[in-house]
Amino acid sequence: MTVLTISLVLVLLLVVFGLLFRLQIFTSIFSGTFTRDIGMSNSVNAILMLVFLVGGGSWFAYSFVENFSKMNPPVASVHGHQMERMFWITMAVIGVAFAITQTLLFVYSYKYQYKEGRRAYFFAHNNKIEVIWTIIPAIVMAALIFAGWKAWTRITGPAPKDSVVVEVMGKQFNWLVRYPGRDMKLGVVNYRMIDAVNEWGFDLSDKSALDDFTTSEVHVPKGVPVLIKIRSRDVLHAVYMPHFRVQMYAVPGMPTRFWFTPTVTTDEMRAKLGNPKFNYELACNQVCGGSHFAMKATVIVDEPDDYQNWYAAQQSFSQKNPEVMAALKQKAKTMVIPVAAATKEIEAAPVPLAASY
Ligand SMILES: [Cu+2]
Repeated sequence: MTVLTISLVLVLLLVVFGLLFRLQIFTSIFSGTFTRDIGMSNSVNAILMLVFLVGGGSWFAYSFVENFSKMNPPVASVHGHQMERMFWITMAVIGVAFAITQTLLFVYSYKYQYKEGRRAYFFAHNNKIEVIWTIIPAIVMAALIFAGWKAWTRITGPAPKDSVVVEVMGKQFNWLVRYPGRDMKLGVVNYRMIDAVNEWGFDLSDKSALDDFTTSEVHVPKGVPVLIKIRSRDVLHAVYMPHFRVQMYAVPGMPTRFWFTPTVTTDEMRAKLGNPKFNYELACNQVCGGSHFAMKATVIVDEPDDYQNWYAAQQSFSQKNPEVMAALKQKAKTMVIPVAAATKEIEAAPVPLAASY
């Protein structure tokens, strides 16, 4: 309490001194004895403005060039090129506007520094200038937004009918990946069935779920549209595949999607970059908890034939985990599960490259 009282007294004393000081300035202004001491500080600040403009601008230019390849990985999808074009047009327009306005800001701060006897020119209003600096940015912004809206509508529109379907589910802290299997239909998953083995919560009483298979890597064929269906099991995540210029939120309780067509296989990209260890990545781009930084999966772009072979060689979740099936049977003795019939049908089916939906 004593400390609080002393602090309060000190603060109040400071306020009183401040007010007295201001009062003294006011009285000197009104009595006509007030003189402002400008000194060196004004011109020093004016020069620092120029130093900041040149120094800051050079540092920005250097770091931009130095990190350009890290910020801008090579494009490996069809829509990625359209997106790049849009991005760089927008960057050029706002970059030029930014450079002009910032240069003027700092140069004028220098040029119009305090000078004895100089008075500011009073400029109230000019309709012509108002119209020019309203209409031109409005037209430019409208054009950019319209072009962006058109591109975005095209990119996020419905996936082509012959798309390959992959579903990814974000969870703290990795991506679960599953494919629809030979029937090309993703089976039902139910969060109530999730456990240590059945991470997806496959409901194996659904015929379409029987041939679904899970993988740790995402495989996609080159030149074929790929539809990524996206879920989250816990918190907000985001599917981010920088080389394909793909980003979409993974939202708990609200499936999202994104489709794209890869154009460069992993092998081709390795050769192009001269890096035999290169891999495309599917990273999480939404801070989702302690190990967010490590939440990523590898994406392999195969030639269509290789993709088909890989697809055909995969074992379904139900085949790999017979105990899940057995437990389900045990749980629902009364439930009729047409396992045998379904498995036969699946084996007889060809391995189409594309999904039927
Ligand atoms: Cu995440």
